[in-house]
Amino acid sequence: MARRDRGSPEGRKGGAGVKLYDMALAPNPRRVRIFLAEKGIEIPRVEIDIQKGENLEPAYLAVNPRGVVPTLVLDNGTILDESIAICRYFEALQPEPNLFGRDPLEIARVESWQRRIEFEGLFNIAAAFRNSRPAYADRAAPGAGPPTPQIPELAERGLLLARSFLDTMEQRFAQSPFVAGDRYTVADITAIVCLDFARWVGLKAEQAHPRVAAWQREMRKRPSTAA
Ligand SMILES: N[C@@H](CCC(=O)N[C@@H](CS)C(=O)NCC(=O)O)C(=O)O
Repeated sequence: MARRDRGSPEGRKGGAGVKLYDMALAPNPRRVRIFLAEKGIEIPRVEIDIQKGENLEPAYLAVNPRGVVPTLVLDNGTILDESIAICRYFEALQPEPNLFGRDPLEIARVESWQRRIEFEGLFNIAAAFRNSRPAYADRAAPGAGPPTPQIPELAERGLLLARSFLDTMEQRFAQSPFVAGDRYTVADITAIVCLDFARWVGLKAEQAHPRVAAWQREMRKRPSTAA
């Protein structure tokens, strides 16, 4: 499969309008889609099929040498290829509705949960998923890095830690109606994407985690969750 050296995304020129490289089924691009839906922002999208390896084809590596999605291409050709960086960019361009926190404490709380959900949730679920699915043989790490063999023990460990993450969220929803406090923020976006992704490795909240399940039902009432 064609691979290229990783390179800096900054300052790549020649784009023709803002565009989001996306994949409907993948968790990280979904975070950006939900965020944009909450802001009421629409931008053209290009679907990249990761399972078929389209993200590693020369055409996509010319857009983003890292070979990951989402990638936002700006008018001047600059690319942004981290979900939360893309969200922060749009938050700065269009501050309302606020999704990253309004006061110092709320901003810190959103950031803290955001990071915990990524490190304790998404990372472990991804490890369980990518180290166990035949489609990702030799692609246990995402993107255009060196071939990475699957390690079944990492799938097992990922599952164990992801289960523990569900317990953490169950405790959190005993204290707070939303992830970072009393209102919806980007931390809820990362959490709903993460908890839906957990289903891919067989972890469902319905029985042992009733508060998580109730919060998920609330999230599904928001039209953005379908994005
Ligand atoms: N930290 C990045 C992660 C991006 C990422 O890993 N995206 C996955 C899809 S969810 C991907 O591009 N995978 C490419 C692959 O599987 O080769 C972000 O938050 O945007």
